[in-house]
Amino acid sequence: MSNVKPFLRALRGETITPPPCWFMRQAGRYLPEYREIRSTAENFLDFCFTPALAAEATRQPLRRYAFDAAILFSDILVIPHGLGQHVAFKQGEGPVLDALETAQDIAKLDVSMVKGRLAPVMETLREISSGLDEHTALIGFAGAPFTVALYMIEGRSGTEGTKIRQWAAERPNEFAVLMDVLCTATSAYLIEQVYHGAEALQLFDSWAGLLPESQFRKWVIEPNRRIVEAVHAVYPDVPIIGFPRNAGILYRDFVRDTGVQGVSIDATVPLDWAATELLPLCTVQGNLDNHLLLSGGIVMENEVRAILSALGNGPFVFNLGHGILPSTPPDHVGRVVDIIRGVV
Ligand code: 1CP
Repeated sequence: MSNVKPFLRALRGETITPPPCWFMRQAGRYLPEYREIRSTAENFLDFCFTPALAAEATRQPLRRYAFDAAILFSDILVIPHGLGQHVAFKQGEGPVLDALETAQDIAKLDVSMVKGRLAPVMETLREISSGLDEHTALIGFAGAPFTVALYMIEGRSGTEGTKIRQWAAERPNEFAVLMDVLCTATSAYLIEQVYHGAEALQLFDSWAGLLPESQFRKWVIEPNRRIVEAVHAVYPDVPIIGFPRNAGILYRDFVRDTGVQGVSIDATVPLDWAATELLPLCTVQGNLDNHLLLSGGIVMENEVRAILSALGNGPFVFNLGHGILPSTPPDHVGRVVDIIRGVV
């Protein structure tokens, strides 16, 4: 049954017209109904770990836009929490973690705790999966090791990644231990997500573009490859989408060397380059600029049409280059979906 869903067919290499679509951060603060349920929990992690609330947040955007895929409502930072690191989300500030500073801090991370601490996420997946219609696919996700490690080492968002880049370059053997821990925990977590109903997976490597080629191969391509291999050893048919954001022309080697079935591209990737270099290798997902979505109007509409004409004749999934910004008018999202589906 599941392989008739258009999103899954696209990830298996079929060209679907009109292309399936979903948007990164399709659930979240730009929706008034999200802000309403979000206010019922004080702390964001509590919200993520309450299956009824997380399942409802997942479903909200589907009611408005009938997207072709639902994405589990959770966060990439549940993995550091699962490993025993202290993670909090401060209002207006984003995530705050007790930053790792030494090899001893890495040694304290406990992979054996992850399964128990993240059990509520599995309940959420079960709940979403049991209520989904036969057209809509369910995406599970995790952060890729480098991006998760960035928050674990920097302790917060909005940095240039100076600490993580120094640690990776100056003490690579210690850093490799952290990457091993994250590969192991993330692979097990994703396998568990598939067991509980996820039909496709996305690995978010949002900060991959900070690295020069040599470091990108070591800390982005290799860990993503290991996770794809581990998940496919258990579930060979589950499609995996990689998202090494801002990777430039390294997107091509990322796809070749990791074994992903799909690649999500950021808004800076030229459309003709993506069509000639990436479409022959795998399904491409992207790449409307989230700021153009915020602005709306004719500039946004022309961009949507350009993306459709450049990539719509290959295996393609329409998405953004990065997540929906909180101040985006919901009408703009509706307008894009109507254009994709040929309603306007
Ligand atoms: O109070 C709130 O509502 C908090 C805002 C929020 C939301 C809605 C955060 C905090 N996380 C989320 C949900 C979320 N995060 C999803 C849900 C599903 C969906 O897409 O609808 C997903 C997939 C993520 C993934 C995520 N979290 C990423 C990777 C994708 C990306 O945007 O690059 C990253 C980097 C995070 C970290 C994170 N979580 C939240 C914040 C404010 C941040 C920091 C972002 C930054 O450093 O810029």
